[in-house]
Amino acid sequence: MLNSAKPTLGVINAEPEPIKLDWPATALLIIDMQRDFMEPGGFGETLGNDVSQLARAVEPIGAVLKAARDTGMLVIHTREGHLPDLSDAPPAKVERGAPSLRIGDPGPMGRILIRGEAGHDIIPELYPLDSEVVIDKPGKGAFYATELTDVLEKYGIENLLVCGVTTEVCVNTTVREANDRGYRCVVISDGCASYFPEFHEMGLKMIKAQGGIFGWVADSAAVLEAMKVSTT
Ligand code: C5J
Repeated sequence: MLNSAKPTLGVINAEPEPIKLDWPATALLIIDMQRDFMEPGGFGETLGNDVSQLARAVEPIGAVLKAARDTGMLVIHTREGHLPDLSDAPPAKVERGAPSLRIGDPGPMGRILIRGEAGHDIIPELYPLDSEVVIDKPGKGAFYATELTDVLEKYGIENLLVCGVTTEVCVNTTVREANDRGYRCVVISDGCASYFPEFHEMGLKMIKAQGGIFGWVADSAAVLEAMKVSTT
């Protein structure tokens, strides 16, 4: 039976202006919700960050993820990390700064930011289903050196609901890459977080300024409302 009750269009009450999306051409893109960024002992903490700052994004992402799963929306998770031999990790990235542990060093959750290690995995609360797409990326942007473009083309995706961590680094980089490739990005404000709250705020402002120079910004309640899913 055709599911004629299923809405195919939705309007998200976003900034700088509402945006109408065709749901079948829309994917949820969850950036780097990995233990290495979210938990003590991972990459984020080695850089001197307070990882507890990121926890606030988990619940809003979980709510939108549930709605996406309920409505059959394509869900894509990304993970930042490197091959065990570090052949995809530029020395300029590995050698930078003075972290307590460098990329590839052994840490409490395995080798820092290395594919296959416990710290590289996605946090249990948002763990991908087998049916969902997982993109492993060596850089900050999810398009650089990945198969993301092929996946989006295969599924006819034109719009991205983007969330994850961190707002000003991998989320912003990915949104900028996506914008240049012609995708409409709606960034879920409370579904993103930064180790630096002021960077989170500015990161969102940069996206929606100048008439939405990189995209749109809406909170999870507005996204859920547009998806016709109860927020309570
Ligand atoms: C960082 C990321 N911050 N996922 N990565 O190094 O934002």
